[in-house]
Amino acid sequence: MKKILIVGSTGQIGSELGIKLRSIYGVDNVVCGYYKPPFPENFFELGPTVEIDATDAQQIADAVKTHKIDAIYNLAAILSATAEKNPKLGWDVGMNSLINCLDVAKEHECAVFTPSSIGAFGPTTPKDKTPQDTVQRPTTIYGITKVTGELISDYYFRRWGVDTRSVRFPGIISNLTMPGGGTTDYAVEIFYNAVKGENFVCPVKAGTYMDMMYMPDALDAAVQIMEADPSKLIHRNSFNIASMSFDPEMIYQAIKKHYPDFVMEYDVDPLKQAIADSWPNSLDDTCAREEWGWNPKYDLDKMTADMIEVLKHKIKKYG
Ligand code: AKB
Repeated sequence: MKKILIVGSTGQIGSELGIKLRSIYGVDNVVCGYYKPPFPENFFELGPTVEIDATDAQQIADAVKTHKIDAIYNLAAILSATAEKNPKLGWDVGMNSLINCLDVAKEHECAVFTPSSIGAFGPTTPKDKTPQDTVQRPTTIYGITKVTGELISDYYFRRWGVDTRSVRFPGIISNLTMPGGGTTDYAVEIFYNAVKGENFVCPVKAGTYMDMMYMPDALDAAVQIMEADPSKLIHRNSFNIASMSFDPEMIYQAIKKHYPDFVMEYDVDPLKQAIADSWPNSLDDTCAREEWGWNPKYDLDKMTADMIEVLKHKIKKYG
């Protein structure tokens, strides 16, 4: 059975990926690396954990040796809007954690998954149905770390055979752990306001299209790419994946079908708007479909219904 280390397991993706991987590979075979509080409820009771500062290679190496790890999911990153306010931090966390994971993986023969993002594209990239292989000249520090991450991961594969694989995540919509500091966060926050009966103030303007994805599909992508038959992979770092693209008006209308009195207003955040404007409207995910069978399950309406159902219970229980 695979032994997996998740670096950055307490964030938006990590907190759900840990649950998913433990359900597939067994609780004791998935070690959740944590750095700083807050931790999800019962974090230390749910399975093996290890404290790891991802910018310290020795700590990653120690965890890999101690737990006999053979696959690392490296989720340490500072999201786009926060990174733009502190570019050095964005670079240090994004790149040092990746280089450390790659070096440890090279030495201990581990596979490595590191998410890339729609942020790896920039204003000169074709905007609609962005191809798999195309111009990548991002203008954000987050995007620069993501493109560099894709290139260095391919380099470690070509040069030393490290089994690196990755997908370009869109904005991820989830209901367990809030995202923090991303440009696409509004598409999560809007649901909490709707379910609580509060108005929502949207930080990006109508007509701003971005690719988005419901967490269950994002988790499937992270598992499937790592399980894919390597002989079928023409690409590695990183695959376009897509399931829905919408602008604020479309998600607002989808939520209004459930809450007809819900009100959304706009107060545009210039930083988030500029970042969103530099990203694609929608990605072409043909290569992921062809090379490893990517096939998402949720569209906007199906996700909206599920998000609302889950949040109704969560908000009733925890407020
Ligand atoms: C962000 O908005 O920074 C992230 C992303 C799209 O990578 N959610």
